[in-house]
Amino acid sequence: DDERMEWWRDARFGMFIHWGAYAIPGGERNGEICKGGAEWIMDKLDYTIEDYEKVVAEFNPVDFDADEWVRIAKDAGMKYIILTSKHHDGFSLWDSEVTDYDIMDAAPFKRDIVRELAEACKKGGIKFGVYHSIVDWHHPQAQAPLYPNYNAGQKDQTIVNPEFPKYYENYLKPQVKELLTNYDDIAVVWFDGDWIADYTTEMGKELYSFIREIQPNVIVNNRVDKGRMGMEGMDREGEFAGDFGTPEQEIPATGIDSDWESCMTMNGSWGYKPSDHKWKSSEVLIHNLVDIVSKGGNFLLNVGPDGQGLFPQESIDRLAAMGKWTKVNGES
Ligand code: JFZ
Repeated sequence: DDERMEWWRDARFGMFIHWGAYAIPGGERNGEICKGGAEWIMDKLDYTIEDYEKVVAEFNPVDFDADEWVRIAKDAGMKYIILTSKHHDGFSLWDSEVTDYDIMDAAPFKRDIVRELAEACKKGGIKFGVYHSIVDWHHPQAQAPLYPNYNAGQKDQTIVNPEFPKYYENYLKPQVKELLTNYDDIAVVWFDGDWIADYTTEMGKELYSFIREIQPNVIVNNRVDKGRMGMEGMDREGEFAGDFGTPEQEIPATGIDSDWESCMTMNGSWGYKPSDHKWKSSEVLIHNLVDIVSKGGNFLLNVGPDGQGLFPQESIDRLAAMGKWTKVNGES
C-alpha cells in the first residue's frame, strides 16, 4: 500500500478544479447573489430542474485549453489535478453512456472535457483525478425529487429517496466505472456528498472495493465512507475511511500519522464567482503550503474557471507567485 501511495505522498501540491454549468451564472441570478460556493447556485437560488437544464444548454466554454491549464498548474509547482467530473448539479463533464445529461448531449460544447484534461496531464507528466459527487440533484432516483418543480420547497437534504439504491447501483457505479476504464490513468477518485441521508457506509465500502478491483492503484479519499467530512476518518484509527482525510479550508494543528490533504479555495467559492473579491494573498497561500507540507499533508488548491473556460486572473497571478516561490525555495 505504501507503494500505491508513494507518488501522492511525494506530490505535496495539487490543483482542484470546480467547473461546470454553474460557471455561467457565477453565483448570480436576476441580480441576486447566492451565499457561499457558487457551485451550489441551483440549490441556493431555487432553480427548478428545467431552469437549470437551460443553463447547461448554454455551456459552451470555447476558450477551454487543457494544455494551458496544465502549464499553469505545473508552473505553480503542482503535481496533480483533480477535476469535478460531476458536481451536485448532476451534469457530467465527459461522454457518459448512462445519461444524456452530459457535455456531449445536453450542452453545445460537445468536447469531452475529462478526456482533454486527462490527456493534457499525461502529456505534461502530472497525475489526473476526478472529484465525483454522490449527491445528484438532477437524478430522479437521487435528490431531484427535492427540487421545486417536483416537490415545492422541500430541499431538505435529510429526506431519503427509497429509489436511491437503484441510482447507486445503476448510475453512480457505472459512471465511476466509465471514468476508470475510458480514461487510461485516473489516479485519484475524490468523492463528496457522503453526508446525504440516502448513502450508507455499506455502499461506501462496496464502492471502494469496486474501484480498487477495476484499478488497483487508484487512491480514494475518505468521503467514500458515509459522514467522513473534513478531518473525520483521520482520528478514527482502523475504521474504514478510504485512503486519505480531507480537511477543508483548515490545516490541522499538528502533524498527523495518517495521510491527509487540505483543500482550499483562493476566495470564498469553489465555483467561479466574480462577485467574491475576498482573495487570499499569495503570501497567505505560500504560508499555507509550507504549513501543510511541514505537517506531512498535501495541499489541494482550488481554481474555478469561468463560463468561457478561462481561469480568473486573480488565480493565475497567485499561482504564478507560488511557482516563483517554490522555484527559489526548492522542493519542486
Ligand atoms: C463540498 C461541496 O458541497 C462543495 O461544493 C465543494 O465541492 C467542497 C469541496 O465539498 O462541501 C463540503 C464538504 C465537506 C465539508 C464542508 C463542505 N466539511 O468537511 O466541512
